[in-house]
Amino acid sequence: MNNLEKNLTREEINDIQTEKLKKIVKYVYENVPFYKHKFNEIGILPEDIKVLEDIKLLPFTTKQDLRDHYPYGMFAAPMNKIVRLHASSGTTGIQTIVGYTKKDIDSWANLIATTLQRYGVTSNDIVQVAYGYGIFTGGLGIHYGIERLGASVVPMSGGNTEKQVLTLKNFGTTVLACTPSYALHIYDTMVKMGISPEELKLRMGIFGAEPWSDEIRANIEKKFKFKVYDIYGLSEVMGPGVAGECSLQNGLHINEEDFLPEIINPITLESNMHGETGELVFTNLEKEGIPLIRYRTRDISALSYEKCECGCPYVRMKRIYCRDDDMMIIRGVNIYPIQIEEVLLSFKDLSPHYILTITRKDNLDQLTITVEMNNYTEFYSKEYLLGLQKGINYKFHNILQVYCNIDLVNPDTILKTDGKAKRIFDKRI
Ligand code: DLL
Repeated sequence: MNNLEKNLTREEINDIQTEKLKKIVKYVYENVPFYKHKFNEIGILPEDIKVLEDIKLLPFTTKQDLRDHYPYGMFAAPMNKIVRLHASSGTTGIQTIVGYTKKDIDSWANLIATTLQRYGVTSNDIVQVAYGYGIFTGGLGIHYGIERLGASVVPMSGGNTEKQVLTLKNFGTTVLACTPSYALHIYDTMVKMGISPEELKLRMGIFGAEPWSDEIRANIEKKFKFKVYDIYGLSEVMGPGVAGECSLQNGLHINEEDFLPEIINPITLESNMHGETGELVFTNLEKEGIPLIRYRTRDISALSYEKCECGCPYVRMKRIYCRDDDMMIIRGVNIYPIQIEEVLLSFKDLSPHYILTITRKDNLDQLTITVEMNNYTEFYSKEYLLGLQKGINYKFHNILQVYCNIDLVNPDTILKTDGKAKRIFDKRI
């Protein structure tokens, strides 16, 4: 298995990364015309990369670059070496396609297995994968890591929620892997079916693929009565397994022998912002199929090089607060869905299911927050509901300086998905 036991020092990790960086830069220069052209344009040759800091000499890669070279223009390996294709789950614009060689698939399984070990998953566990199988990297990506670890995988994929619940119960599933929003839907379905968490053997959740607040995590942990760990990744860079928490739940360890992280200021593009919050950027150090140099994720996080008590030497990234393209600008104020989630979950009557609709009336932006209540609205008096709406709005105004329309709706009103939740509906355009 990869690295948990190795206890590398920071210097050793830097040395490994430097050697790998030199190799990968040469590899993309020789095999990807896009990079050769970009490097030539700025007058950089692979031999100019001598130390890790030299990464700053290299150009960034963006999602648009992948789109401009759709479908296979950014691949470094020939198609006869590509054994699997996946795509980003992006809901806007052209999908981006990524390809994996046999070696890539093998390293991916190792990465997931190591990440699962950090959570404390063992070969005795039964892991139900309710991430979608298919072109999305979640299902298949995690699947092979579970097998590599020697645990039992239950390849459910997303959907068919009642069957998910019965499988949790009948198979004695000990670990559930899916998006946090789907986990909540599974829980609601379980309650409707009259099954309580005590009847299950579940001891852990491995959730990710979408931004989720600490409040949602606490809510899920309380409901299921198990520990929930965060897993991060993106298809362009690999898929799940780029980073994952350890048992301390205090940041996600980035698998640094495969991915070289940076935090940049998304406006000035200045790098080296240790400890500061900014945009995560990754360089692939091992990939053969489609290695990317300084890929701008648009995910907002921060890096901590402080030693983690769990003993894993890899740098930690803060849980993703948001994607910068999820930011809503309402009457000039920048608002992230997670800020709204945090406020909503501080009210005991509200569930974690909500959507945000932005409209424009008389040239003024209006934000409507539609949130499901934990009980049917008929259950409450009109005065109570009005007071609740006022209370929510007051809290929002304190934090965000804008007033919103609060629409309190019955349970089961908002459409749930079995993958990533779609929460923002911008009707201004
Ligand atoms: O979502 C890969 C994945 C699958 C990760 C299963 C974890 C579990 P994409 O579909 O390409 O890949 O979407 C990547 O999802 O840039 C983030 O914005 C978001 N994301 C992924 N993991 C997390 C997480 C997969 N743990 C995009 N927390 C990324 C917050 C996440 N956001």
